[in-house]
Amino acid sequence: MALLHEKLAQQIPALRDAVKKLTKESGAIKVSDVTLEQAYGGMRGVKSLVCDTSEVPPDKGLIIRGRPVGQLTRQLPEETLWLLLTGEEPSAAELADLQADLRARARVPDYVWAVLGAMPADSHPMAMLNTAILVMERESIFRQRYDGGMKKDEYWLATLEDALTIVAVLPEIAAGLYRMRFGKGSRIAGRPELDWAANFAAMLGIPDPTGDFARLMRLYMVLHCDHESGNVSALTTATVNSALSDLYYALSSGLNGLAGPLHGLANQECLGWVLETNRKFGGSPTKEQIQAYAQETLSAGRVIPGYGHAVLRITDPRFDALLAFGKQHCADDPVFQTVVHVFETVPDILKTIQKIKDPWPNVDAGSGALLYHYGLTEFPYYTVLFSVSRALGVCAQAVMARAMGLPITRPKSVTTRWLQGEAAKAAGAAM
Ligand code: NMX
Ligand code: MLT
Repeated sequence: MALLHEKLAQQIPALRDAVKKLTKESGAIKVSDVTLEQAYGGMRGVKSLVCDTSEVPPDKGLIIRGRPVGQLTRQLPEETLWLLLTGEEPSAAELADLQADLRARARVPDYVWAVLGAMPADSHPMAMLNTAILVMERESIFRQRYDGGMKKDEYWLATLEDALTIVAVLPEIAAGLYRMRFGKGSRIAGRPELDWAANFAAMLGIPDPTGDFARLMRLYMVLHCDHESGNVSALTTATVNSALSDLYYALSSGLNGLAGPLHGLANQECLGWVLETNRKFGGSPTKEQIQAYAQETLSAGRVIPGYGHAVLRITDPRFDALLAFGKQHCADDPVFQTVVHVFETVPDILKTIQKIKDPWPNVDAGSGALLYHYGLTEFPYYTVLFSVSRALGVCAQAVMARAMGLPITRPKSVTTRWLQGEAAKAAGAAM
């Protein structure tokens, strides 16, 4: 048994006992109230999910298993995966064992390439990625074992099998579809001597004489991996997986949510917006020009991509980490400079709009400019990178959910007529 399996097999019985005890002894404790406004408002702020892999306090940002994300910027994504799953940093032996396990699983079946090759040449890279994950469903160990009568307390183990295979193959799939979709030539074979993110960078084929692009990929993969469980990609993955649809079904569903412009696709939109300002003003724009373009965007009824957040009320620490990387590696790049100028300008504009609760940049505001700097200029591809990273977190969440034996997700809905009745009753009681 691989060391990660062993570690989880040791930890999970205690976790199950703790959850059982908590629900038995304190099951009636109230954790949230729901207002009518929240029912119509995307359930914003309703505490109704359990997620142990990470948390996002509005005034602090992402904390993975107790470690603020700003302290994890030097980790390898494999270390972060171990941390997400176990709550501990891996030892050198544990890390090497996980890396060897991932390498052994990194084989993409030929039928995946055949399906991708049959898609229209102008398919969105996110549609290609999610199609690839979905067709690989036939590899699911969870489904095979479930069909064979697997016991409920082994669900986590079969989910972990699927999770590790998915994490292992995603860089190959994502790099292969990049080369196919953007006419970059044939696929580049993986280099097993490299770590997971550096190997991904190598398979993309972006020239990287300094190794800085590989460094960026490691950082990017750590920063985007998890953001508690209420965001669209995590919530969707968890909901689909709660029906015991295996992780191939669940992850492709969740990542379809990440493909929305209000969620992960904002990174594509954000770079598009930054480049458009540079194009419009013939170079890196002044703050006044950015102000004017921001006002024009808002007056057209569009959002400023990369700004605002459903939970955060500060500059996203993931943006801070990307900004620090850019200042260190490409401070003179005009696209990066525009990102900095937008950051110095846009929050003050958004602060003047009362309905906007968070005027600060989120993770998507800075990532595109860095990728662009290193020559990854095809910005419809950017959400694929977000997806490869996000798979680490949502797959870890699924393993934990099956370990805890969480049931099928099924909240209750009400009708507008029912809410009107409740509102009338409340008004009557107040008179
Ligand atoms: N530009 C213009 N308007 C905005 C922005 C923005 N950046 N952010 C929020 N608003 C508007 C929002 O559209 C809403 O308007 P309306 O009531 O007319 O529908 C109003 O302000 C209130 O929104 P909030 O309560 O502040 O934000 P909410 O929780 O509903 O949405 C986002 C959060 C992230 C969807 C929203 O801030 C947004 O659309 N931002 C731009 C897109 C983006 O960067 N998304 C990426 C999020 C991070 N990620 O990777 O997933
Ligand atoms: C995320 O990383 O999922 C985004 O910041 C969106 C969110 O948390 O709602």
